Amino acid sequence: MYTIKRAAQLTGVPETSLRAWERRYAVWAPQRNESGYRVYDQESLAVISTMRRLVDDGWSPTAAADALRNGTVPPALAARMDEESPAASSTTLPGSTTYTERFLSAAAQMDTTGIEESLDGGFSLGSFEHVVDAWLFPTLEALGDGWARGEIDVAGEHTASHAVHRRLAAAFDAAGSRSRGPAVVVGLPSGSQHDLGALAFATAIRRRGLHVLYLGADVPVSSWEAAVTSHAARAAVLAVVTPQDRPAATTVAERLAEHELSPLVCSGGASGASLAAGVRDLPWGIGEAADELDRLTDELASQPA
Ligand code: B12
Repeated sequence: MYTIKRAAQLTGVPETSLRAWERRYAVWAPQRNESGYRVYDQESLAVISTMRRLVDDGWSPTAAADALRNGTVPPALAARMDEESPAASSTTLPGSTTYTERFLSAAAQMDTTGIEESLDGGFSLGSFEHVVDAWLFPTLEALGDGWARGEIDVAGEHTASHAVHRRLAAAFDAAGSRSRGPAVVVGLPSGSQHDLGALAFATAIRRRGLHVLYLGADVPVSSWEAAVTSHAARAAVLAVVTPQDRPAATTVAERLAEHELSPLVCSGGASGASLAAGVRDLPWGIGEAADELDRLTDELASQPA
């Protein structure tokens, strides 16, 4: 079962739209957990994804809901969550629970050796992208929950997230700078500090041979413009992690849309969906998002500058 936040992430439908569609069309009905919060099963996620596909394809939500109720969805547009959902496809990595528990208890005790050892274990479980999506980020989510419940002190949370930052930065450097074509600028808008997802994404696209200018956290809008200008960037990727980051991210997207170089503007991260007109949403997972940007920049490269 998935929370509404996770359901929104997995289906690409923002939480507000999920609630509105439920109220208006009642095509699926989430269950409630003991605390009364909405929870979604795999079947509901498939229905929501199909509705999103239909709407993306130009159907009105009313027509999409009717087609779902009447079973008249064109097969090509019906979503199959077993193929689409990262939660379903990224099976739990063997051994991952042990490393997660180790990481969390080491963070609670501010035990740097334990944190490093658990990261060694976690990163040994698979490819960079798979580990990040299937182990590291779910583990960081658990770290945030532990902090929010008061089980892990801010000092432990900072110690642990800094250790993760160092790992990701090392992976970014190790990916080398084999540049292919024009630059892609990656960063966060002004006021946003959560840059681990952006750094992992920048690493993943660097691993695919793209030329990356990584700006990191808290970048003012004028500096986004300066970065695009100085590198003649063809694409800019904004990481938007919390709802509070959206206004500043929207401002960056709008300003870049007016930039003389007309870079492709994309957004990713838990609060990045449907940021502004013309902004491309990247998929949820770091690996899939990197593949998508790779494809989009290939398309751009085949067009005249
Ligand atoms: C580490 C951390 C910090 C660190 C950040 C260090 C750093 N360099 O990033 C520090 C200590 C600085 C921090 C600060 C704060 N934090 Co904080 N933080 C976290 C924590 C534990 C992990 C964040 C993280 O990196 N998660 C991993 C992400 C990347 O995983 P994900 O969201 O599942 O992302 C998936 C996809 O979206 C994709 N993805 C992610 N990013 C990107 C980017 C691109 C481009 C693409 C394509 C894909 C992509 O990858 C993942 C799939 O594998 C989270 C807990 C959590 N639930 O995430 C809290 C959390 C995000 N923080 C929170 C809060 C409240 C804060 C503070 C306000 C605390 C405070 N009072 O100061 C400040 C805000 C700072 C700011 N102005 O931005 C809340 C946010 C609540 C909300 N509003 O939604 C959380 C959820 C904790 C909680 N449970 O309450 N935080």
